[in-house]
Amino acid sequence: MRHFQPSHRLRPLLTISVATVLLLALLSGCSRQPDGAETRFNASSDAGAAENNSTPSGSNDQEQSALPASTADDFGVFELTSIRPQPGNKPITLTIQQARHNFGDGREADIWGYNGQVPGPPLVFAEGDRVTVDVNNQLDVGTNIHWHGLKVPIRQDGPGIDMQPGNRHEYEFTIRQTGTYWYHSHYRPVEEQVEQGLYAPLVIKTAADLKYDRDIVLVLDDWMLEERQASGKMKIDEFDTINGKTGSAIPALTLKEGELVKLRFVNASTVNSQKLNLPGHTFRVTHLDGAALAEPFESDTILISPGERVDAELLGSYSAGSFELTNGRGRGMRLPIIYNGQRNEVTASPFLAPAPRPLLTEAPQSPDFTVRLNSGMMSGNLESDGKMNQGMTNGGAMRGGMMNHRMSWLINGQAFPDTEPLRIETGRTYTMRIYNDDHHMAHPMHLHGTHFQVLSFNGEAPARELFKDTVNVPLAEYVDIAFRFDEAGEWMFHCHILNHEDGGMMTSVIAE
Ligand SMILES: [Cu+2]
Repeated sequence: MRHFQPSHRLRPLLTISVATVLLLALLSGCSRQPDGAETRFNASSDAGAAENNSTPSGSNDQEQSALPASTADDFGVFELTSIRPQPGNKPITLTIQQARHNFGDGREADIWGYNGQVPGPPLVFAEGDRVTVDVNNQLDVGTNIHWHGLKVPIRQDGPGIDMQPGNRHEYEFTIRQTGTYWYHSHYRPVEEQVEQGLYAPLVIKTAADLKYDRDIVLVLDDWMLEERQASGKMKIDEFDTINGKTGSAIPALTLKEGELVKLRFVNASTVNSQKLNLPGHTFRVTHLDGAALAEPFESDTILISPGERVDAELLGSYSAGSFELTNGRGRGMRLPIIYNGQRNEVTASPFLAPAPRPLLTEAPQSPDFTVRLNSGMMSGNLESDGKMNQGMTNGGAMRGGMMNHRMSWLINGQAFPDTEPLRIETGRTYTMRIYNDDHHMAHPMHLHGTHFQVLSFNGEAPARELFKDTVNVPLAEYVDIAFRFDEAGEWMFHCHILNHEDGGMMTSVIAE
């Protein structure tokens, strides 16, 4: 059933999907040369940054910068340890451009990247920052940026913005949260844009975060490159990445016994969930989707669906030896942990769990809204407007293939933009039951502009208070959530398996 769970991203620039052809046809005549890609920030660090940054310094020249030191060559290292953001005005410039990217282990491809990098530069803020982001689109297709998980005014949220080739756009918002987030394209077809590399981490650090010995972002992804060989055959190369690097190109994390590390996982894959573990260690999970947990918990694994984030503490538990954090798939997602001595004292966790803050204390008998997720074979004319107009739920279906038949992904029997929006008032709490009636797979559902509370998984209360912006709805189960918007606007609600979103599994919450 590969067509229902495309195991990995189709990222060949050599192979062009039907959607891309249509998009390119629409945009032909607007082409623009990418300018190559040497934009860098603070290109002062070296590849040893992961080894020698273990002592946070009280002051440094990055204090005013929202961007960590990095160079294109050492981009596997997303170390935030020494960044001490102060609230203030943060002007950022991003150029969206095509560039050549080196994944390591002999793999290279043309990507689309923020500042020509994949992932794009980590943006690091403090709560209260007034952020302006001047974005310059140097691609030859339209794009935009969505600030995933951030509570921003609706006009800054992204999906409604259309930056045509050569255009600039200035985003402006105030940071009102803390935690681990990310930014990515929300320009349809979104799958295409994110798979080409238009994603990056965004972190809002707290005073407590500064007390970890190390603070590291790990952006997870998977790639599929196609290459035509001399024989004419296509060679398919699938591999997994951390921070845009694979296999031996992923820099090792050197640790001491007693050191406490904060790991911020971001799953940027458009398709795949990850289950990571590190033999000989247990993680302590402190945040999910940027939201601090009232009850942190211990876990041997990090489970993360597309779009989700997990923050976990890792305590250095050995004074010598080496270990590997992996997803067990043998495709290059492996972070070596190398022990090198002992810290004088064990670092205590600086994490301060917030008081419980429930929107509701139990799942509703009859929710305000019921949403049913499903898939079906749609027929229609692809060339008219890219959306199908007839549905056949759970037909035996093939994705792609014939021009006038393809999978559609449905909410209450409709594909976006024909889905019915959920209409609400600001300042009031609503409940929604999300049924996964699909016959094929789980769907990680993302609501823009707020954290919602998960009230039940299939009627069972979650093990602890749970605020999320993306929740995985398992096959043939349901999830109850409570949500409230304080800000008016039309907020998108969609599956974060992005070909499902592009195929119609999206609606909106209209808050008035
Ligand atoms: Cu889905």
